[in-house]
Amino acid sequence: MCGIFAYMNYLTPKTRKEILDLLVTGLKRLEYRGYDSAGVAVDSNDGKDIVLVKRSGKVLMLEEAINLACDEGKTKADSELYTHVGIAHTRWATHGMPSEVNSHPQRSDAEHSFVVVHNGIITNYKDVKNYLESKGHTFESETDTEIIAKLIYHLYREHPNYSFRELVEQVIQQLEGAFALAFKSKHFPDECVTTRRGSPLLVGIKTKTRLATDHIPILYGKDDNIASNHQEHRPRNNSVHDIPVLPRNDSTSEFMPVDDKEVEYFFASDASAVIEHTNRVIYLEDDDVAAVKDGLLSIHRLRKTHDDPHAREITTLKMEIQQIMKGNYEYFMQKEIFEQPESVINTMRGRVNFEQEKVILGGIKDYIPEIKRCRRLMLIACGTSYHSAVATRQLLEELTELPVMVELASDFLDRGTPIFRDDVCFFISQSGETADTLMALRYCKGRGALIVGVTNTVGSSICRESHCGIHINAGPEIGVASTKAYTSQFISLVMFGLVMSEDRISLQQRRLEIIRGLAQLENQIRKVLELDAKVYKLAEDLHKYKSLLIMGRGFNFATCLEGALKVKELTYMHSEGIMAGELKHGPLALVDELMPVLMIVLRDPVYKKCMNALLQVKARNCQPILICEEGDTETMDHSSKSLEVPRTVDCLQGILTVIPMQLLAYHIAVLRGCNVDCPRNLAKSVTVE
Ligand code: G6Q
Ligand code: GLU
Repeated sequence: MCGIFAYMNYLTPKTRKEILDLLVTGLKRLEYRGYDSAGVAVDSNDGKDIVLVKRSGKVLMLEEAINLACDEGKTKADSELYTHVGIAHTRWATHGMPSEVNSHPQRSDAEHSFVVVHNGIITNYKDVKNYLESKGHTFESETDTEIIAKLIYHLYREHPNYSFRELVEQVIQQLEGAFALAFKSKHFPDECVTTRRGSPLLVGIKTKTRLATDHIPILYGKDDNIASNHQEHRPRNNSVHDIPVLPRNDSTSEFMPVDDKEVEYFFASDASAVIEHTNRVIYLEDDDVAAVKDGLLSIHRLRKTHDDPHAREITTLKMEIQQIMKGNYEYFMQKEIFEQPESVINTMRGRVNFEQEKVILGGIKDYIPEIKRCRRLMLIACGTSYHSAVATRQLLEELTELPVMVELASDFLDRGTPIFRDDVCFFISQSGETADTLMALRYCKGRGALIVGVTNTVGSSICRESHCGIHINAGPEIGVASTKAYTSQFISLVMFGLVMSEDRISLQQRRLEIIRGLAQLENQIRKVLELDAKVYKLAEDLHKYKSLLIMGRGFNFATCLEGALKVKELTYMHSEGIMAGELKHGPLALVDELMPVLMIVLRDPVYKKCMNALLQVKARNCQPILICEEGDTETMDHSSKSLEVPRTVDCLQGILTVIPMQLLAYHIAVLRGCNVDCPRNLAKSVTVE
């Protein structure tokens, strides 16, 4: 949640307006991550102060405020800055209402000695706040973040000889929780320091000539006991201790990207904000402190453990700028729904060989023998990603002949579920940064299980912390409501099942049927997308209702859950995905002639049971909308409203039935005047528990 964007131009002249535009554009690219308020910090006209512009609401409001400040001459728009640091933030509030004072950047004092933007939550902020209040600091916002700005200022006054980077290192030793941070200071002009723990952050580097290296060395502090020392000294239980002074990490030697010294740096929560400027990035790891001084970047860590690497790699992003633009679509979500014929192909590209009818997953192939020997498979995820596990569980049980457990990451952690060394745990996550999923991953890793990541975001925490994995290759997903990532996760898990069953003679027929089914998907999805106008008509009927029940079972139950989630999050209508087999055990009481119901009835092994449910619903005078198989007139005769989807193999049918649900939720949301890409109270990447 929330987006951080910082930009530094070193000996690269830019007008103040260009810099502000760049910061605002960066925020717009990140807005899907959080969007209740936004702000920027840049140098004042005379360069002696820092100016903050903050607004409640979307980045557009901030942009208007900035333009106004430029028009009125408060900010000299056309003055040229050779070297400058700007930091920016789009917020998703965790502490304190969205308001101007709670927006970031947060400041240390009225003179703006230090300003900071933060993504995440500081769990011990009350203790630190008590401490700082006892030292005379007064707070203006309700955020947890403000303590960071005040703490660095406090340390600066106590240790005026410390460098900016050293101060940040001292600060993060006092923080508990999750954070990505970017700092700017009046006392350290033209320097930028960033760091992270738990929330993502990357550094983009743009130079005129080729970079001199592919790696940047990590500079470690000398004291091996720092971590354990400071654990004992952290302020706890609201008691007020003095902040301990930790040994300094006075390692020097910076990274020299090129000879000519002109360089631009971008610090961002994710690659979509950086890709239009550069494709050369470094993903920071937890507790890295990345600092730029005199135009030189260095990465520091206070302490080295035996398996820490010597350097961070500079990676080349494969993403294209067009991939993160809306094109002719009104919303990213709409674009992403319509991208599915291509995104499913991208998921299978280089993996499913349709001529030879073989499947190879390069990212896990070396681990397959170990996976085959495991005690059970556990699929752990949240939200839509969890639904992709529900959708494929039955097939995985069939193809692997292993017990398959499907778990919501939050509940899994709450239960302290027993995990063993011979468990194989899959962590499914579009963003690869979801806090609950990541914590569950660390929990399982700590207990010796094999960790398989299924993510859409290269370089994400889940990606990096897994032993092996499947990258779903759906391309950037910007809309908060997940759509194409779901179908690609679904296919990734199906491919895994196919790999696992490669040498099972008894399953060969089934495998071939599925591989042939996968080959048809692209065209079949195109066909389903042609239903758009028809779905819109249904949405016109439905959008004034308060509730929508979605029923199905077997391979299509996950579509009911996922459809209901889409309706809830986008339209704010109540919606429930109901297992048709459970109808008589309670939900049937909800059904009458006024209740909108949608039922998924396909010619699969549970067809008869679904028909029973349909008849029960009709017996309560309800007229359900049906999703059924193309040409199945017998089923369609039961309803005046139906959507026909092409027939595919039973276990893949959920890919085709979920798309009308995505379209339906989208159209209802538009008709109800909801902001499809930024639904209220939600954020794309949930990096807090
Ligand atoms: C659904 C949402 C949400 C999402 C979860 C998990 O439309 O996007 O339910 O799926 O928050 O996110 P990750 O897949 O990124 O872990
Ligand atoms: N916890 C901080 C706040 O509420 C940061 C939230 C965010 O990640 O946007 O301001």
